[in-house]
Amino acid sequence: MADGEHTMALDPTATARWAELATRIDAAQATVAVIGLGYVGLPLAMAFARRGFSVLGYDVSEGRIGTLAGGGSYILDVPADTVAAMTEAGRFRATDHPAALREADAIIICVPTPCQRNRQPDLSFIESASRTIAGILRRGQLIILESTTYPGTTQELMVPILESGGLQVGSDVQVAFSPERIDPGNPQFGVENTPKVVGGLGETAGALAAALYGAVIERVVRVDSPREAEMAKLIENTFRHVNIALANELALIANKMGINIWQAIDAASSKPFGFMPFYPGPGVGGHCIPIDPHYLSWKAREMGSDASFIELAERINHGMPEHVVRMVVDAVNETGKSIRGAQVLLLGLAYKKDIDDLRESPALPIFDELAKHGAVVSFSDPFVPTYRGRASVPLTPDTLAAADCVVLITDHTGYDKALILAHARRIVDTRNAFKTADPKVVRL
Ligand code: SAJ
Repeated sequence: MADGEHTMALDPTATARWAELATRIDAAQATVAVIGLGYVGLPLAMAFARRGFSVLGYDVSEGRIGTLAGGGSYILDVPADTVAAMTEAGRFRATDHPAALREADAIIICVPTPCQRNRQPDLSFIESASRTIAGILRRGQLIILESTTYPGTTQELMVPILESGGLQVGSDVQVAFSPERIDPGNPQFGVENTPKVVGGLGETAGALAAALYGAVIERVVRVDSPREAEMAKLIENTFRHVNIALANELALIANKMGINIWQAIDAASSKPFGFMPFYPGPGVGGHCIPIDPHYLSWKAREMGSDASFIELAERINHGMPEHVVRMVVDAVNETGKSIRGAQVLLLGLAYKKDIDDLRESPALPIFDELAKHGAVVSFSDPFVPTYRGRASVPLTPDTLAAADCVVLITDHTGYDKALILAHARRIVDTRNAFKTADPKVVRL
């Protein structure tokens, strides 16, 4: 099936049931359920509701359901009045009752896939969602997994749970995988204009899932099976992870050579083909980039493959917070003080600029490590009002001058760089936010 086509090319042997579902999808009359109403599920639910589908949002959090039922929103990219309008129009309903899922023609799973403390993949949320569905599953339903996971999860983990009640995947119900590509806070790309990869377990499943997403998303990219779709997502994020690790290693090398790595990377970016810039940083945060490659390397090892390149990238990125701590200790020492008792002000706790997300943020191990060295650590982040009971410090000439060292970890757009440069005594800049030769600025 060519990319972008939304008409159904159903397998000719498909039963009337699937042809009928295809017709209802094409007419936007199918009922779509989304399990997991977080930063992936809620925007997706709203996209289907806006397109005219009847959408059932399911989440285990009563708090979330309560907020949504009251026409509110807890996701930055989903305005409350969109939730209210879709609810008013009778196109969206939030529930935490699994029985309601029985009425859905299509159920899309958007639950977290974190890593456990020992960095093993944690598929407990997928398992639990699959069991919830198995409890209400009926003939004629299309089940799609979106959560980022290692190749094989759909077929090896989800399908057996779905079939545990006696229904057959591929005939009674259809199954597909389609990775989420939501980029929170991205002003340019949202659900509708980010191409969607779809891999069905069989042609009918693939065609139905492609038609469903094709009703709301401009471009659908079909692959042969869930495995290629699961792998595509891991390739996307592992690509970023290893290239960020390369930028970090180049920064450490450049540092020793007295080279301005930022300038060198920008100069390399002038090459109009065959290059894509990545930049060094204090480490890699978020719930995608540090986690997804780990799912791939874990599965590769399980299958007896070598994933040393991916693991090396993890080690390099994982080691950046420690490198930043060493830079701070050195910067404070150069003022003739010891890190013990020194006042250190961190600028930015969020894992990337202009968002409030702390997940896997490198700022957190930097905070802890400096405190372990005896520093008196405070932070200022306009997106993070409190952290572990401590309040974000307002940036004023006094609070800046009071710090023995200011560490720019997250380059939030709103920081007043001139104020910081004027009043901070020493700055460790991990993002090249202060493009200045001022000797008080030490750059990664
Ligand atoms: N980072 C660097 N150097 C870089 C780029 C990023 O150190 O050159 C750091 C960031 O500071 C952050 C971490 O890596 O701590 C991850 O940054 P990211 O820009 O990859 O942002 P994420 O984690 O929000 O990644 C998401 C991903 N989206 C999905 O998985 C659907 C990723 O695939 C997107 O490419 C990325 O957003 C994006 O481009 O914004």
